[in-house]
Amino acid sequence: MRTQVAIVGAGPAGLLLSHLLARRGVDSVVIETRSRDYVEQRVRAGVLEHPTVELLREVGLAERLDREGMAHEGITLRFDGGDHRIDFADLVGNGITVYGQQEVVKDIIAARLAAGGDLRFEVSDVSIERIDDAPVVGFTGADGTRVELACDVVAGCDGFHGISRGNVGPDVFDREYPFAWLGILAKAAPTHHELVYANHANGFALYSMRSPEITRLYLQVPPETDAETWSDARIWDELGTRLGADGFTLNEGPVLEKGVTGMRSFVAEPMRRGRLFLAGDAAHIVPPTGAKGMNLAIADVGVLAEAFTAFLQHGDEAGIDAYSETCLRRVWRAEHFSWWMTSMLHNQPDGDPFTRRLQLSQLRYTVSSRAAATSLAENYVGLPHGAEL
Ligand code: FAS
Ligand code: PHB
Repeated sequence: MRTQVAIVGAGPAGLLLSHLLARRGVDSVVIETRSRDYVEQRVRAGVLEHPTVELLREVGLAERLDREGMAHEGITLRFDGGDHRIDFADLVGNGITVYGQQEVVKDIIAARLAAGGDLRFEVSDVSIERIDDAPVVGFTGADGTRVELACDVVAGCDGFHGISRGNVGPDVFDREYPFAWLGILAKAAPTHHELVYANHANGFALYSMRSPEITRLYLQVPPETDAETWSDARIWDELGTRLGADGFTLNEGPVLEKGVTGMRSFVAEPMRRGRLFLAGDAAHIVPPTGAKGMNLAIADVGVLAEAFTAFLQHGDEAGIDAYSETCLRRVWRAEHFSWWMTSMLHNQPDGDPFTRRLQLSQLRYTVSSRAAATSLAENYVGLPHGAEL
């Protein structure tokens, strides 16, 4: 079997890359170990940056997003017993859209299948060979047939636990944080129209949402926390404490999903070896405090689609040669912003008083200086794709 681009992984990165390439007349095959249902139900990110929304609109993937997405013009930082709104619209002239990652995945899968795209779910025994000259991706299809997929280039979009990164053998930069997030999805109508990031003596809490009926909430917990040790009642009680503020109420409701997400900063350099190119979580991980993970994956494949097209249709190698360096500039900007938001908002387990005072000073400066608030706003809303970073 042969294609131009073999894409390993059907998360946001792999699926969007397939769509972007098809629009340019470049063939691809996407292979995915999980089922279609699994990838479409997996609850993960919730915030789309402005450049992400613009890109999805530009390529015909935003019809439901524009109908069901929730446009937000700011966020609130809650600390020192008070609320401090960061007004994105005033500071940087645009905002974010709250729309679940699983909805983006559903929309792209639907578009690819409607266009006759070749998406192979529930594959197994995936291998990537000969990446230096004539790549071959091997896999066993859901029907048990062994396939050797010859291709011109391979996109490793298989996430942090995939096999692609190991084939690149990159240098890695890795930092694990001494805390995690316990997240719940609750059938409870949001009581506030924007996100609230709370820095409380007990720890960080985040109030988010998915729709007018669904609230998304997170609590800072110790890194090895077992979600099952937190009863729903205990979660609601602690959320009420950490998010408590004058005039703020929290609707409780059935918990539809509960899980613990570890916090780490991770970058693999370079994001390429020969004809194998890494994109998304296969190459980098950010702590979710800055809502960057999925947006970074989407930015990577925007660059990769252009680079692959120039190479495969015109023999122009400038884009693929610059790919890793181009993406890493944005990756490190997002790593720094995500580390900064995480450090500013989470309690350090050792309770070091010096760190606590630095944190409060940073928070107070961020909400009292227009320059500091603008810096948070432009990073959170998303720096333009193609910007010099
Ligand atoms: P993904 O991990 O989404 O997709 C990779 C795909 O490759 C998966 O479907 C996997 O099954 C498949 N795969 C793996 N190995 C394979 C193989 N050998 N062959 C074929 N397929 C293979 N980001 C935020 O911005 N906000 C959040 O709140 C947030 N919460 C998260 C919670 C969790 C539990 C996790 C794990 C991540 C979270 N993220 C969050 C980050 C997340 O949204 C990622 O940034 C985003 O999914 C990245 O997309 P991809 O790079 O496509 O990787
Ligand atoms: C979410 O809604 O899942 C979400 C929002 C903002 C974040 C992280 C997660 O920083």
